[in-house]
Amino acid sequence: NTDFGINKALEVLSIKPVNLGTSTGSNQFSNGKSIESISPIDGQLIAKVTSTTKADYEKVMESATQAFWHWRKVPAPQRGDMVRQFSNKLREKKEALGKLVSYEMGKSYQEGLGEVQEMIDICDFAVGLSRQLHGLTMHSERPGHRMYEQYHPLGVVGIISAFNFPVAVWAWNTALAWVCGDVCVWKPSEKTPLCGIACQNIIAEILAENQLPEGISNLIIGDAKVGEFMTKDSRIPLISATGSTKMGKTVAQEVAARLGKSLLELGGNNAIIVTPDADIKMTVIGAVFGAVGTAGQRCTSTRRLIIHESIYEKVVTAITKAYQQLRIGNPLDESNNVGPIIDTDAVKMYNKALKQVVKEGGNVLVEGGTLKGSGYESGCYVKPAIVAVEPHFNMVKQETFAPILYVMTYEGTVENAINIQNDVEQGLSSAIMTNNLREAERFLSVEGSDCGIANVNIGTSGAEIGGAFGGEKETGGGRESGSDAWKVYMRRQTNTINYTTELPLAQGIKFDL
Ligand code: UN1
Repeated sequence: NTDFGINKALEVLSIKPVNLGTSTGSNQFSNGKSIESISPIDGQLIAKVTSTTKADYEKVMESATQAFWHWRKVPAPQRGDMVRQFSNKLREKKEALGKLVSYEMGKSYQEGLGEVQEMIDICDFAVGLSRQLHGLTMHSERPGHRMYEQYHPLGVVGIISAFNFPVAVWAWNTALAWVCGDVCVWKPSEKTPLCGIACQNIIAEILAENQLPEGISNLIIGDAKVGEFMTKDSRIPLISATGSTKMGKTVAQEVAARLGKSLLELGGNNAIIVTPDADIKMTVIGAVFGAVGTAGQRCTSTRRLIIHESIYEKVVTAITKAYQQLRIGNPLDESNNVGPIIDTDAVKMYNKALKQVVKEGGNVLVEGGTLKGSGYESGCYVKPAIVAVEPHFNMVKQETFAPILYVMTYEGTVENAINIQNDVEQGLSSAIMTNNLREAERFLSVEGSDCGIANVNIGTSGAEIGGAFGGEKETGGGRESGSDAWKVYMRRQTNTINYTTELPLAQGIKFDL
């Protein structure tokens, strides 16, 4: 079977490879412009979908708003039960959805499955959370008064997600938002619309089975212009956006102009510091998976290795050797390690970055380039490259969403490595490989990594859903997923109740009438 089970997967997910429309629940609209979903694996057109028009969007918002009036009153644990049913359905359709993720986006089937597993994990987290949306109680300074705070549902949450995690990032947001009593409007990347439709089909089924309004989950499709319907819409109190820093800056300004809230998860420039006390074997696994996993297209992908000069040769030799073993090809074939990147525009960006860094003085250790010939017809397969650089090069300070790993040395103590690591605009993920307690603790201290994620003896990618996920500086400052990230999806209210017959004023103010 040469289709690797794709047609079967599409059938399980109720995706017909014909014109598909924007949908709110099961409604389909069809007067927008057509977007083609093309697989980077084989360059084949999978299906055409219809972009959401402003008129469609208005219908979606009407449906979402109506659904919110209902959903906010459903007790949180019952909302959790809906999410539990959703995650059961995801378990049933894990293989099919993992396959579609792989086929439409190009990551390996294993990573596609991993992404669906992240969805299941966040649903489980959300189900527990649905009984733990706790506020605090405080002691009032006034006699006979009680003070507490509570969290209420926020409203319609807008989700803008990227192609690289076409289903998991939506789930991180929507599973939490749903238990918090919100309804969601999702715009997936226009490069992976079918993943969006597949997810919407699954949740629509659960909502129908429970006689819940279909507007609890809504899908709109299109490019930045369609995203702008949401960012400028004051009916949407929170926009959660994942993608490039450039996109995030536009979204942040549009949302801020109407004083809405935004949750931003943007670019990273993630480094692993390798100290003289590092376990080299672990370093190689962490660095190679970090750099070439998802073909270097995770926001947590390892982009820089900052290696102590005393072990530089040894580490670089081991890593380049590992690169020689990499098999590049169809990611649905489980014997391959690296699949294609998303499209030929991304290939152009990758080649440009390599050219540029060489111009700046970079020394290519593992040659890059686009692969041609049988199996590579889509034009999206590139060779993971390694370039020896100076930390201050322009290209090294930018995020290139492709498998290019920059290696550089540091001298002296770990402080020097930390300085190099922090000296970029981005602040998502970071790691140190060391068995030296002092170095590890220094890296995690206030003088250490300035990133939202700082790891010891594991790589930069592959965060678990239980922790808050996000980063500082140009990464945008938002936190999604675990820990108390749920709080951003709710509105906080402070309540003071006076159960006496007096009305004493706060701060002891006298106001005699
Ligand atoms: C992303 O690339 O946008 O930590 C998210 C990781 C994954 C999520 C990445 N759990 O690599």
